[in-house]
Amino acid sequence: MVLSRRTFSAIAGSAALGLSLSGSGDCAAYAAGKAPTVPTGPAPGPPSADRIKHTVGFDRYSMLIDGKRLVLWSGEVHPFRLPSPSLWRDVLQKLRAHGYNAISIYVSWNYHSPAPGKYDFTGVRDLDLFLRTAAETGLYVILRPGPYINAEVDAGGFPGWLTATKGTARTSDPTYLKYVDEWLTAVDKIAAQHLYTKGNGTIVLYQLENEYANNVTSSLGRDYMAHLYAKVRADGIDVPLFHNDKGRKGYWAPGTFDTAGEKGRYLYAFDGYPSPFGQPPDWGYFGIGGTTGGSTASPHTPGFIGEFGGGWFDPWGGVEFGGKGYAESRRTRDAAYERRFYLTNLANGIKIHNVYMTFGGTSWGWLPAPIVYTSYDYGAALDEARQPTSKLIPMHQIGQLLHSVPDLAKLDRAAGITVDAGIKAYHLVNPDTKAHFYVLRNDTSTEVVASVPLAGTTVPVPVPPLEARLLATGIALGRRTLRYSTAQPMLWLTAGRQDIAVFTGRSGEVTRTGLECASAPTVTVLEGSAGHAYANGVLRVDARLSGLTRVLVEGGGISAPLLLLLADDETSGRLWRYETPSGGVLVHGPALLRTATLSGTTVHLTGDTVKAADLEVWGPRGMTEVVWNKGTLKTLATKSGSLRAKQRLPGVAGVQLPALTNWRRYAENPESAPDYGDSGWKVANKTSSYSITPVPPGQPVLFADDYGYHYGDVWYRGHFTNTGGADSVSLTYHSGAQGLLMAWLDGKALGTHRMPVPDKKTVRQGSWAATATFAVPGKAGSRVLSVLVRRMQHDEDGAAKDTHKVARGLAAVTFDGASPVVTWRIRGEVAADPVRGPVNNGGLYGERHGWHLPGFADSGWKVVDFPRAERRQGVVWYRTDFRLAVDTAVDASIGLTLTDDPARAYRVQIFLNGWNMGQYINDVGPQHTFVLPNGLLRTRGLNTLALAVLSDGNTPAGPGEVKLTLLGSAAGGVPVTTVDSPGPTTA
Ligand code: IPT
Repeated sequence: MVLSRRTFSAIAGSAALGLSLSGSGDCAAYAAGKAPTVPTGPAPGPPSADRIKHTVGFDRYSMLIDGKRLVLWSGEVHPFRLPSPSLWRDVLQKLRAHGYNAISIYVSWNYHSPAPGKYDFTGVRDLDLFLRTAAETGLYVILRPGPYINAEVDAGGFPGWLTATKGTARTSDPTYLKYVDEWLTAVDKIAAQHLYTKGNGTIVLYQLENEYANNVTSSLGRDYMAHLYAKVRADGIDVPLFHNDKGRKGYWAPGTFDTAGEKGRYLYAFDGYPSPFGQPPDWGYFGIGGTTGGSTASPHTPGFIGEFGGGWFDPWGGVEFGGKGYAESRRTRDAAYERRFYLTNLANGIKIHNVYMTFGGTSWGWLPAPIVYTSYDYGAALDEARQPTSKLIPMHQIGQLLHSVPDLAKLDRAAGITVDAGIKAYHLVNPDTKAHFYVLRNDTSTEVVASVPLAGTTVPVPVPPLEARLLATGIALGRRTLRYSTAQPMLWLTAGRQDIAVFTGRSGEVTRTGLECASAPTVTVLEGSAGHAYANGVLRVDARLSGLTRVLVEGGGISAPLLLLLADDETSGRLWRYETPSGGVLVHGPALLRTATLSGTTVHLTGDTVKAADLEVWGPRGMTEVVWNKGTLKTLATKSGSLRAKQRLPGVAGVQLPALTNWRRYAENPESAPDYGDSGWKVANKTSSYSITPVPPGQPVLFADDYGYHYGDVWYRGHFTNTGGADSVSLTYHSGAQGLLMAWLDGKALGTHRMPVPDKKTVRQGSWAATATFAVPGKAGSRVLSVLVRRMQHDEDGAAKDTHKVARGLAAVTFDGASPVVTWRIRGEVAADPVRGPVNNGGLYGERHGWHLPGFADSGWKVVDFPRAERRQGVVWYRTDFRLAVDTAVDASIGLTLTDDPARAYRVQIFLNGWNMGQYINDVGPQHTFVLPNGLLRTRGLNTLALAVLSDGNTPAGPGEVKLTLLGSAAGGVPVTTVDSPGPTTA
């Protein structure tokens, strides 16, 4: 049987389990090494939950959506790192506007599961709402629910409770698989409601596990992966599945484990985080640079990078970036890095490209793995405060190009070309359309003006130092054909009777563009300056890039005019293309275009301005009125064929932020007092543990997880009778990086021990165990040793060695010179807050009693002024209220900034309206500003801040200065719904 293209896609996208495509049709063709026959055609339009069944397949070139080729241009975003559901739409619209057609998301098991059997997808954890928002925004979704995710989150996404269970995680261990199935059942139930195949959502790919490099050939691993595969299919997930290979070694490529014979429905992907200081690696489909890796391990699936570095994370102390934090991550992986590395990826045949991270967000509460601090900004293209950065511009240019020029979805290598020394050149061709593409990369620190043979003409192409560009010949620009251009094509569309084509480059660059014309056309330079000449069937246009140069080309053998727009980078970042059912719309001017809809003769636009901006719109014929953010604009028709607003759109109005005053103070840690009533606490008397940390001989298990305490601070009280002779006590504890331990004997402070600030070598050390030794002042009779351990979080388990099960909390207590029998009691967090979830709270007294919550009765607390300078070992709380009145038409992104003398040793847990916004460590840093997401933050109303300060008593402790900071603002934004922030329950 020979399957037609249609039948093949239908089968490839069908939900049937165990379906084998081998030996028939196209699949057989490419299995035998022949080229597939899917021709190059227009890319599919933006997806939505359109209630239509779609096919999601692929061949060796690209994904095939309803049989149409698609390059997935994706950005990684984590819903759990933005705990305000209405802002999801803001982030997704910003990505969609900037040319991304897909997002990739992890779902973090620990975020949704406070206890075995309990799964919560409500409120800030509403995955269904997130997926609906993605579909409404027109983005495809790559879903990555683990079960293990890594991701710099606590235990790599494993729930706290899983750390205290039997068996070995990330293997075929039956206990582990039982819990995995529980999780997958819960998450797949929602995912199955959002599959593009079913038309109920836009999920097109689904990842199994994450960078699993263990047990690749043993049944522990193979049965595990096969189990995940079968489980996900049994849960009704019918889109192609894949795994992201960590080392690009070919692990878990198709055929390496049991996929129930489903050839053609499982892909190979790999991850890459190359150094930004080296040469971009030749990884991918063409198999350059190694015989075992990349898609050479999987020749029948498209080149697929599951994660490619779009920044990097920063450990405590700012270890990665010399204390400079994420600004430095963004500087070292800037727009030029993106062009050099991502264009190289495309040149190597990568057709599914996901940048990790594109919006990093915040590891709020106890989410961060011990290796990172609260901010997960990552130096990403969209910053933690949702502000677009210059890194969005190359992504926008390339994303729009991939949409406009479908030829890029099917590329073969073409004859190598050699250009000037210092330039690495890649040459590719689309076998159907014969469009040629060139990626020129300069890895040196001097500019090269390369002489490049393009379509029979040798043209000078400037390639600045550490830069790259993509050039094309033979692509369609609407009804005309591009002969060549030294500028990078960005997009084309048909608007009204004319075609519009946009080319881009660095400001000041000299460009040359050749358009095929059967006869001499009429050329009018409408804006900027450009030279032009016609000879031998080619119109040549020369222009230096500066703002927007407009050249109108009419006639020349084709009746439809072409408006050629040459835009420098900054200008290209204010050109927005939007598809509507009536045709394409191109908007020039504002800082962001969120949506465009046409009704009758009116185009309705929504978007943002920051500065005052011109607004110009090209759209389908008959469009005569323009509405911007619900206001009708007076417009005039331009010679460019657009409608231009007569008046500029206003910029954003100023935002007033109040000073934070009227702080109220209350000191806690009654637990350190000898007579504190701990009879309700659990007795720590277990004798065995599933932790991979050995239980010290002769001691009870003191690991907090074994007693059901998984996050934040944990208290211990040890009761013993002094038998005399003890000089000192040694307390061994495990905390993760930046943990600490404080001890009191009979209410008197013994001292504080802190984990050292890591350096680049020690930061990944793992267990962060230490022993604190304190002198024990002698005294006869009953004694109480009180210990507070600030656990940071559980280790990740990136190497699949069960390291998330390294103990947390106290491990061993020994007295030097005596061996009293100690009865231990332990107290950690109360049951998870049903609204704020399991990672919001640890076990501080104030947290157990609602001191962090709005509405807590603090009128009896003492009013104090900041800065503070108190010497005290223990915990002190401060609370204040503040009121905001931000204009509803303004999207203000607001942070809380803490600063003080860096010699002062103290740390602060920050609660906004009861939500744990993260941890500030004054003498470690580097983070000083904490993003307060709107929704949690009431931008029109009353807010409560609570600060829990831990200090060791060796230095004066703050807070010093604490203030609100404006991190960015725009006129526009999305409607924001207040996130439920309940106060204390009155029992
Ligand atoms: C890769 C992980 O898959 C991802 O979860 C995240 O941890 C990322 O790294 C770093 O931010 S692991 C790879 C770098 C070895």
